[in-house]
Amino acid sequence: MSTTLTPDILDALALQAVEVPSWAYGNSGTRFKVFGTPGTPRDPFEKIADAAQVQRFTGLAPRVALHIPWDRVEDYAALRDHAESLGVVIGTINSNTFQDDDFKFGALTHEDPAIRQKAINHHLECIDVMDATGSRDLKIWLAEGSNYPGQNDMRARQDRLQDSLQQIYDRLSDEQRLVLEYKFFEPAFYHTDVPDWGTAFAQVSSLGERAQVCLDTGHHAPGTNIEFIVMQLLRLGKLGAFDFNSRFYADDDLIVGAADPFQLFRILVEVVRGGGLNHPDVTFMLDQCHNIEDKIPGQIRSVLNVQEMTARALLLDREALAAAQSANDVLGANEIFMDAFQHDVRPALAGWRESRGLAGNPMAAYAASGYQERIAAERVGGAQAGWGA
Ligand code: AOS
Ligand code: ZN
Ligand code: ZN
Repeated sequence: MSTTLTPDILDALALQAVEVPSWAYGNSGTRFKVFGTPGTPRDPFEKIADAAQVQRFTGLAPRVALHIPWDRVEDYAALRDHAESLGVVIGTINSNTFQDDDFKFGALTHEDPAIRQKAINHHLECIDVMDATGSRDLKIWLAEGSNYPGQNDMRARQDRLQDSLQQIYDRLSDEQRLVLEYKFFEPAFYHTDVPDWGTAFAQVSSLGERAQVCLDTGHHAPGTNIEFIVMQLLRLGKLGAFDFNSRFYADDDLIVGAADPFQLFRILVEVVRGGGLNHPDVTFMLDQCHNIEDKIPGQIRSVLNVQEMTARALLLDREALAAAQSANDVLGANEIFMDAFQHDVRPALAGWRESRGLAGNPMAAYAASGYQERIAAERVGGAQAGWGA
C-alpha cells in the first residue's frame, strides 16, 4: 500500500469543499437546556463572519448554508455581498416547517389545503431567497408524521406530499435543485413521512432529475450500513448531498468523525468508489450543533476530519483490493482495506497546508488568532439561537 499523499491525491483533497451550516455558529442545545456561549453571533451577518474563519484557517469551507427563517434578513443581496467580501459564498437554503404551530399535524402532508399551501408558500419563499443569494440547492427536511397507529392515513399523506413537492419543484429554475432529506425518527414517534432512503428516493424520482436525496449520517438506526446506502444512491444517480455529523445515540449532531471515524472512512471509500468525490452534484454539507464546545473550532475540527478520512480513502489500494476480492481472499481484502484506514495522514496534511500558505495546525492557529476573544468582548447580548427561532 502506498502511504504517500501523491499530487493526484492532494489535488483531489484541495478540490473537495465542505459546506458549513449557519446554525452551527448559533447557540443550541437539547430539549433540556440551551447553554449560551460568549461571542455567539447576533444575526446572520455575524454567523457568516464566523463561518469565514473556518475557510480562512482550513481553505476547505468556501460555502455557508442558510436556514429560513433563522437567517431571514431584509436584504439578501447585502448578505450575499457580505459573504463574498469575506471569501465565502452562500450555499444551500434549508427550509423549516417544524416550528410553526399551524404545522402541528403536518405541513406538506396536511389534509387541510390551506395549511398545505402555507407550507408550500414557505418553500416558494426559500426559492426566492435562492434567487437572491445565487444558491443552487433547496434542502427540505420534514418533521412530519404521527404519534400513534390509526392517527393518520399514511398513504394519503404520501400522495399529498408528492403533490406538494411537485408544486415546489416546478417553481425551481433549470439551474436549481431540490434535495430531500430523510430521517427515521423524531419529532414524530410512530411514523415519519420521509423516514428512509427508499421513500426519499421514490419521492424525488417522481419529481425529476433535479430532485435528489440528502443523506444525514445521524438519521439512521444503530447498526445501519450507511455506506451501502451511499453506494446505492450514487449508483442510482440520486445522492445530492450529505449532512455530515456524528452520533452516539441518535441525531446528536456532533463533530463528524468524532464518534466513529471508521464509519466516516467507509462512507468516503464508497464516495470515492462511486465517483462522488469532487462531484458537482454531491454536496458535502455539515449539519451539526455545538452545544457546549466553541463553535468555530468545532467546525474547523469537522472539516479537518472529513479531509483526513478522505485522504485515507484515497490511499486505499483499489487494484490490490479488487484482486483480493476476486480471489475471495477474505482476510487479505480486509487487511488492504484496514491498511488504508490505519494510516495517519495528519503529518503529511500539515506539511501540505504549510506549502499552500495555510497553518499546518488550523485548530492551534485559530486559538492563537484572538478571534474568539474578540467576538466574546464585542458581541454582548442578543445572541441568536442556532437551532431555534
Ligand atoms: C434535522 O434533524 C435535520 O438533520 C435537518 O437537516 C437539519 O437539522 C435542519 O435542516 C436544520 O435546518
Ligand atoms: Zn440534517
Ligand atoms: Zn438531523
